[in-house]
Amino acid sequence: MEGQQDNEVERMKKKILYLILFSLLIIGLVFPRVTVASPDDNVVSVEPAIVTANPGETFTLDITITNATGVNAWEIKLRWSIAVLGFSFPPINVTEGTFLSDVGTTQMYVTPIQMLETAQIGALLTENLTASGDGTLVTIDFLVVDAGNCTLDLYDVKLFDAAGGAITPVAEPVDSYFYTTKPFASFTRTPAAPLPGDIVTFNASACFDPDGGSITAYSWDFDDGTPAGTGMIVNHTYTAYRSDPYVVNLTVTDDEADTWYRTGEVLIWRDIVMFDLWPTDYDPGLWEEVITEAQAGYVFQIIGTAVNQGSVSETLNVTYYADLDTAVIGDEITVDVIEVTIAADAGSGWGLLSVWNTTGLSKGVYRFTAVADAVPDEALAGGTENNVLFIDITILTTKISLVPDTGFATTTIAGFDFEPDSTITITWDGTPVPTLPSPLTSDSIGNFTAIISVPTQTVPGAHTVRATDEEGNWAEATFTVVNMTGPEGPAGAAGATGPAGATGPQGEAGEAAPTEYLWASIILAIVAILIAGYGILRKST
Ligand SMILES: [Ca+2]
Ligand SMILES: [Ca+2]
Ligand SMILES: [Ca+2]
Repeated sequence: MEGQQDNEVERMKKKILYLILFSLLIIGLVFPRVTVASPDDNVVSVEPAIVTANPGETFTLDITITNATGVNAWEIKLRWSIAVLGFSFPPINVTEGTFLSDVGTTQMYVTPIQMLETAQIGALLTENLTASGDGTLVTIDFLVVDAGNCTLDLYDVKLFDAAGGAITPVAEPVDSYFYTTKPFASFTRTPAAPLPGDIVTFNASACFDPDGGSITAYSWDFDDGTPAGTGMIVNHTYTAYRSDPYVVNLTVTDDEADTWYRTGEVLIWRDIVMFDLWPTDYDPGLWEEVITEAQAGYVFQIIGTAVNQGSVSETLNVTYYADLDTAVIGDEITVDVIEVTIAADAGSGWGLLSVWNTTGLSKGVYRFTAVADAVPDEALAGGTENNVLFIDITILTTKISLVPDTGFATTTIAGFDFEPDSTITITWDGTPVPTLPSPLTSDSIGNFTAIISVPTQTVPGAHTVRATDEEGNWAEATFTVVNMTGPEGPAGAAGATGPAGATGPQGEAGEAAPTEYLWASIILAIVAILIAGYGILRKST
């Protein structure tokens, strides 16, 4: 029975709740919410509400406040089209108005937020004062940089009282609207990267007259000596490559005979340039170093860079080859042929990475060359002389061996393929060391044998031995010094105390010690005496 009564009560509660919710809905429908500024509402506005000026001219806007009460600080954001009114500060000058500064000392801040085409501006009274009523918050000077129109959108308006609390209500801020009387000019073109002979279509259908008028004429200068074109959409064919872009100028005229213009560049050009050739170590950590000399067997990392200075994306082969005798044609060693695609006005990035393994090469100076294949018409346009780049790399076949190559006393160096009858210098970690025999000279076929003492017997690990002849040919080998001392053993037992020695001569007087050190020494001495005394007592018992 009790359960049923409870259910009855629940049902009644729900009915009443639904009734209330329904009533609220009806009230909401019959009395739609209308935002009407009450006499207490403050209103922040951009003034004037409509403003017009033309490119190159300046104009001034005020951000004003009305019906304010107890304002200590304010902040606003203003957004506009930076394509029409620019963005830099200056020429957009921001001057604080007198609303707060009539009351006391103020600080103003202006934060340009270019990504949002917004300026965030604020000011505050530095003392615990407030301003009320009507006034100007800030005055902003704009420079018109292009024909067009835009809203000057005031948003994120904040007012604060002297305690830092937000002041409510802040009514919806009132925006301003800007337009030029000169017509807005603009055009697109296809294709993006035309070649000589291609039909290029220019389309100016986005032009309009911001003051509500109409466009009455389009005039096109194609910058190639041909007569001006007319019409909203025109086709044009360029016949020649040109390293400087063609500068297309569209001038539009409106129904008031006002004109404005737009320029755009059309580059018609093909040129691949072999820009850089960088032989370096295979270890990425050493890529900063260009290496032009190595022993045969060394593996070079080759980093080439080609640049597309033309207007069309190009796909081409780059060939790397090494040539020991440039006077002989046909003996070149092809190292790599790499196909690479390079966008217009871009570089090859890591696309021309390769390796050059010099194992088995005979000694000499190799001309290492990168050749970028010419792209179509490149000889007519950018030319192909700049498609080739080389660097001379010396390959050495000199060798040394060390017997033994580990130890700590001496080693015998055998050298091969050095310059015949040449004085040989031996270095150990870069420092010249004595040799036996001395002086050391290679024989008639460039070989030699010498004994050296290990100069770093107490420095275990790898050390570099290098032999160099008078011509600069060199070879290196590694000698590993073995640590003969072995690991440190456990500490031995303390020895017996020896007999007291004779008193030594008195030393020279030292500098006076700071008092605290002196006291520390005395205390340490006393402690030492006490310990010694304790030891003697223990022994005697
Ligand atoms: Ca107009
Ligand atoms: Ca050759
Ligand atoms: Ca070229």
